[in-house]
Amino acid sequence: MKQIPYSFDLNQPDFIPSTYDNHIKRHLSAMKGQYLDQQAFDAMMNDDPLLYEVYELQRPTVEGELLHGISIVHPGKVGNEFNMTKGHFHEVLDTGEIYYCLKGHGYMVMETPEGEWAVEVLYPGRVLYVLPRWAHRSVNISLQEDLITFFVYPGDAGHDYGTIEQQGFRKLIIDKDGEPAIVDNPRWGVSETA
Ligand code: PAN
Ligand code: ZN
Repeated sequence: MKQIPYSFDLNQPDFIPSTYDNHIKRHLSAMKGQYLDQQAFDAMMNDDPLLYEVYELQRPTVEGELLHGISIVHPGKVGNEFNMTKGHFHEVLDTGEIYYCLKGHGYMVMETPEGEWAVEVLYPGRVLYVLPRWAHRSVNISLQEDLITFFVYPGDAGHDYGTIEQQGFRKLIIDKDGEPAIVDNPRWGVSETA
């Protein structure tokens, strides 16, 4: 881990950081219970495709530090739902996060424990502020291009994946006649993984 100030490049076309510490790959098998179409999910599990990747610069997970890196959601669908990240609340719920979109076309799906929800559009040059308390999931709404975002959030934030794994998000993003549509998740609150 670097002990002096540093800089790095995010170059087109892939925007992979010129220096990084962790490369995380998430396959379909990491998303059990999150996609609505269970049959489509099971059929694709033979190949267990790579859905998204994260490149992280490692920093101490303490207050005052900023964790940062790149998230790449590959194009595709499971049933008629677009590829997406697991999504999470931060363990320290009152933690915000900044996303800056570098490439592609996406939606950030967000919700609070109190039942509010929001969807913001991501496209190159677009900055998104995820407020403290809001769970967030990035969805790639292009079937051709990667969705690539730069993120930065406080070092002590932590991740709570369990809540979303158990209840899902209130809204799903589906391909409806070639257009992305925001629909209610009929299984919201129903545990698939318990
Ligand atoms: C991002 C996400 C990244 C991958 O760094 O961690 O996009 O998504 P999941 O963590 O939901 O798998 C972030 O929001 N960090 O807090
Ligand atoms: Zn986050």
